[in-house]
Amino acid sequence: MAHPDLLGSDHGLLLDDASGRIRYMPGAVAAERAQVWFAQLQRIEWHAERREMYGREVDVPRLTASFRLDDPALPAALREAADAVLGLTKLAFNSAGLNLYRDGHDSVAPHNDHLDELQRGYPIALLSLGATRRMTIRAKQPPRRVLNVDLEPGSLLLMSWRTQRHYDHAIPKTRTPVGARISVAFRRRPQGASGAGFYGTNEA
Ligand SMILES: O=C(O)CCC(=O)C(=O)O
Repeated sequence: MAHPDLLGSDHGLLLDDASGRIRYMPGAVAAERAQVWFAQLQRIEWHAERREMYGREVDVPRLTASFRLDDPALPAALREAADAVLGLTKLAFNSAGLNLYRDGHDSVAPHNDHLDELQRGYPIALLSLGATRRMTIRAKQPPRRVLNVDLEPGSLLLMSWRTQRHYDHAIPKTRTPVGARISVAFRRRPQGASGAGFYGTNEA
């Protein structure tokens, strides 16, 4: 196993205090494996969503897909990725939310996960595939500490449950030419949580 002490050590810790814990693990998955998953997941059925914002319907600037991990029709690449993340974290996630950022115009606005749609105490594990994109993590309270993390293919970012209370995270648009990226967000949903209505009000 690449990181047997993944959750127990201070390896890759970007934040570890009363506001939560954030851990970045570049190379959690070998580059060739990440590339194969990326190629396979590009071919799943992706959804273009529209969302109401400030009284107008707008395109969500990325494509999305979501799966329960017990879905018998789970794409093979996602099954393998879920098993790898389980091996690394020893955490029994039960859902995967996928984002496909086609290029630098695609983004996700600052938001936090709704805590009632996450099993208390479970982190979110974000697996990155494809192009590297920067994530900005910003504290909600002054002095509004900011963490910028360049999420490389094959990396895993773990954000603890508590961080969702204290920080927003975003993938900003970029003018730098950049290829496609897929993120897979593994979460543990509480029983009965739909996974819909997932974002804060500023999401697009
Ligand atoms: O693409 C990412 O890494 C972030 C995705 C995200 O913030 C989300 O799915 O809530």
